[in-house]
Amino acid sequence: MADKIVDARVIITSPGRNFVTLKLITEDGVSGVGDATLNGRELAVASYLTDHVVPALIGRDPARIEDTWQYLYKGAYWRRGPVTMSAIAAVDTALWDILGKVAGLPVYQLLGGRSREGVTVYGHANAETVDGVLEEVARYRDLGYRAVRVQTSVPGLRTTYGVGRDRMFYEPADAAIASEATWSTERYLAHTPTVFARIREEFGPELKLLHDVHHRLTPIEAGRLGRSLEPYALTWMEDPVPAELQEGFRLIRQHTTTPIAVGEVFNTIWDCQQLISEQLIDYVRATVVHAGGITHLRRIFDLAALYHVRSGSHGATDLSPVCMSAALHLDISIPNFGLQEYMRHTDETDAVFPHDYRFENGYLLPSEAPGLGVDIDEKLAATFPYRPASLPVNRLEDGTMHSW
Ligand code: EZ4
Ligand code: CO
Repeated sequence: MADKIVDARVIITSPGRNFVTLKLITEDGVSGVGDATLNGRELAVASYLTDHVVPALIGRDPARIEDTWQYLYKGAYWRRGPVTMSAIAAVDTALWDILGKVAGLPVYQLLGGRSREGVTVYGHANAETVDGVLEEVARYRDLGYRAVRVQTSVPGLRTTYGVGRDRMFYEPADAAIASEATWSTERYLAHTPTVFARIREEFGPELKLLHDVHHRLTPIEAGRLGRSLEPYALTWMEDPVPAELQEGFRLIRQHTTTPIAVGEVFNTIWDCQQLISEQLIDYVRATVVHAGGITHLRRIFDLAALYHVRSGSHGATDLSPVCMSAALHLDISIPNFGLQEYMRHTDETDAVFPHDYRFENGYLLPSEAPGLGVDIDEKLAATFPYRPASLPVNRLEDGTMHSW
């Protein structure tokens, strides 16, 4: 006899930052959780779930994961987009969690089992100055990290993406109405290679170094940055340009061998189909929560595998421990894993989302518990009410709006 979904709760909580979580309960009393957090637009996804998805889930067989995915994707008629795809992701993730619990197996076993011993992660070394960032890189190396993302302030700019007030818990979403940052491509292109020159000199060739451009350049500017970074052998240059124009990456490829990673804002395979099939990127960084859940992200990674493109999953603090747990089950099982971003959550967040994935010697190890191995403490979650918070906007020095 097939089991049935009998209850679905959309839980909004803010233990330091906002998270939206879907919890599904079956008639047999099995529960599953899925992350539905969309930074700065949380309530839109919560409404999509509560008003449009939950009513259709009640009574469905939780084991029909693919069919439910297709039902929510094709059945919406209005396809894709971050709100729809985050809502679908939450349902899909919760269903995999339920299936694992029913089977008595961690989700990675259902995905084909381990392809590696651990998930290599990269941490974030951020500081205003080059001397400061050298200290941060050393700290991550001493913690056992094999890969480090490096961001510094750009001289002459008041604030810079990636450099926060708190070293360990960088969080860009702040004011209820977006704060404003200023950008100068000229200052940035002049400064960035000098930072990596110092870091390579200090740390030698082995440490993997990454850098996030955060969608701020044009293709030819990105080509120039990539070329100027070639002597420092980066593992990747992330989001060099806004990726709406997939063919724009051809121009970057003509000018540099610095590897390219893209994808944290992607929602579906259609956002990266050309990037992957023309081998215009090296790492696809889509996520479980924003790209339609475990089912769809695995489809993206499978396509990528055909073209020698590896995974590089986004793992910022606005992706909850539920998303991180799900990502680790995928990361450990797929053949073409590359790297997983790992920004530590605050103690409050970890308490609201009890989990047992753990960091060891530069690796994250997924849970061995049946399902995803993560839950939400609903009582504790209720003590952290939602607080409006937006991501910043960005302007050039003359006031022109620019990509943040
Ligand atoms: O700005 O997750 O690689 N990481 C990033 C993040 C994103 C935030 C947006 O919500 O680019 O810091
Ligand atoms: Co990024």
